[in-house]
Formats: sequence, structure tokens, C-alpha cells
Amino acid sequence: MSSLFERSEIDDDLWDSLEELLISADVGVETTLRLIERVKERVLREGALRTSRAREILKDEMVAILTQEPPTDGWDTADTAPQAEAGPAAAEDEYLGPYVVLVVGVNGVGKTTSIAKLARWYLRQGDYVVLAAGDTFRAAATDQLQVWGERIGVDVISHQSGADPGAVVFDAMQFAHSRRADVVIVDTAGRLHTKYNLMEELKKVRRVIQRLDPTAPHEVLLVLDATTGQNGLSQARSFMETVEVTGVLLAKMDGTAKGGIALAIADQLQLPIEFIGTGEKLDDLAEFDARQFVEALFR
Ligand SMILES: Nc1nc2c(ncn2[C@@H]2O[C@H](COP(=O)(O)OP(=O)(O)O)[C@@H](O)[C@H]2O)c(=O)[nH]1
Ligand SMILES: [Mg+2]
Repeated sequence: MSSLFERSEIDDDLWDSLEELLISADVGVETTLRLIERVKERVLREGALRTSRAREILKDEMVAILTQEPPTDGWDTADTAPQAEAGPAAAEDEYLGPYVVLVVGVNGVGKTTSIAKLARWYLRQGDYVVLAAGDTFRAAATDQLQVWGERIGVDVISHQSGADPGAVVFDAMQFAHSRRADVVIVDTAGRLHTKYNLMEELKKVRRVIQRLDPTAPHEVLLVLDATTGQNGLSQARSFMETVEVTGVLLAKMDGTAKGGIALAIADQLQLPIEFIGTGEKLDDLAEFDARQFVEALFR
């Protein structure tokens, strides 16, 4: 990216090379063309002559694409702040229930690992965290979450494999209430016998959560694997049709040199990227910062 803008003139060759580069970096054709169109338009409007100015405009437009608001339709957004941010209106001893984060995504993208990282992230902020082992389809999934739970020192509510995930979530919510927990993070299956079953199960899990707290889940994080590139986008759409996804956790960013997938996700799905996973260890999680990310692309 940076060498592209070392030339002195803004010419067609610059735009062609930029297009090629963005597409090869997983930004996707549609987003690439839209992005270049916007940059060209602004360059013309401003009468910019220097490539350094074009580069700054490109950065701005990339940040704009990456700065998506969570969708609000169908959600009671009035009460979605975590307990800690409830504000002065809430009496100090008034417990309103946990902040519920539902985590969805296909098998193997990094859900369970990311949940452990998130749990640690909330713990660091002083929150009492409870995990719900809602992937009851794979026997190993519950064990995996329990191992993480022990390692970070948080309670994991689980049932036997094959159990109803709705019942697991119900128990986790009850448990969280009894302990006045701040956050419940719900793991879910990423694969069932059919995709239809999977989507129905997710809807059911969400219904159970809502029965106990109509304002929950407060966040539905879709985990995507950065290394699957454009393929992840069609997966994402089925989840978005089923549960109101509020944001993306982009795992395995350390596994790809093609950071462009972040732009494709934000633009094509109109969802904010909330976190990125940068490795297999507990601390390999970062809050996503659009400006920082874009600056890094040009470094
Ligand atoms: N390199 C890398 N590996 C990851 C990351 N997140 C998860 N993984 C690995 O991806 C594999 C699948 O993760 P898992 O959490 O079990 O996925 P799940 O099936 O969606 O729950 C595991 O080997 C994880 O260690 C990440 O950010 N970077
Ligand atoms: Mg899992």
C-alpha cells in the first residue's frame, strides 16, 4: 500500500494498481470498486494533485467503511448498557440482571477460544463472568470450555453432551442472577445435522434468553475466521437472518496477510467489527480500532 503511493502523479495506473491490490487482499470486488469510486470522487472534487493527498483520502474512506454502527432494529436499545454503565439512575444495589453476550458462528472459526479470551477481557474490567456451554452437539466442546473456565477462574454452566442448549442457557441465566453476575457469555453449536436445525436451535436459545430478560441478548457476536476470506461472508448472512447479529469478532487475523477481509465484512454486512483474534492464547484478543487498523495497512 505504501509503495503504491510513492509515485508522484495521480493517474489511471494508480487506480488500476490500487484495484488489483485491494482485490488480492480480500477486500472483494464490490467493496473495492465502491471504495475507489469514493476516493476518486473526492480527489476530483478537491482538485487534489498529490498522491500523498489521495492516500489520506483513501485512508479516511477506509475508516468510514470500517466504522459501522450496530444494527438497532428490533432491539430494545434503551437498556443495553452493561451493569457497570447503568448510570446514576440505577440505584447502587439494584441488580438488573447480567449483560448477555450470545456468540454464534460455524464450526472451527474460533468461537470457544474467543469466548475464553472475552471472559478474560471482562474479568480484567472487574466483571463477574459466567460462561454457558451451549454447544452440546460436540462432546469435546463442553470440555474445552470447562478447561478454559478453570484456567481463567470463571464458572462454566454445562449439561451432558446432547442436552438441550436452551436448558443450559436457562441454568446459566438463573445461576448468574443468583450470584448477581455482570456478564453471561453463551457458547453455541456451529454445526448440527442440518443447517436448518442449527438455525432453529439458535432461535430457541435466543427465545430462552429473552424469556428471562426481554432486553437480552444485549450483544450477538458473530465469529468469523479471517483466513476463509470471502467465503465467510455467505456463512455470515445465514446467521444474520436467524439472530440479530450486533457485531463481528474476527478471529485468526494472525493467520492471514490479507487484512482486507475486515473491509469486506464491514461493508458487505454493515456490521461493526468489535474484536479481532490475533492468536491461540488467552491474551490474543484486541478491541478493533478502525483508524489504527488502517494506519497499520499503510505501514
Ligand atoms: N491462530 C489463531 N488460531 C485461533 C484463533 N482463535 C481460535 N483459533 C484456533 O482455531 C481452532 C478452533 O477454535 P475453536 O474455538 O474450537 O472454534 P469453534 O469451533 O468455533 O468453537 C483452535 O485450534 C483455536 O486454537 C486466533 O485468533 N488465531
Ligand atoms: Mg466451540
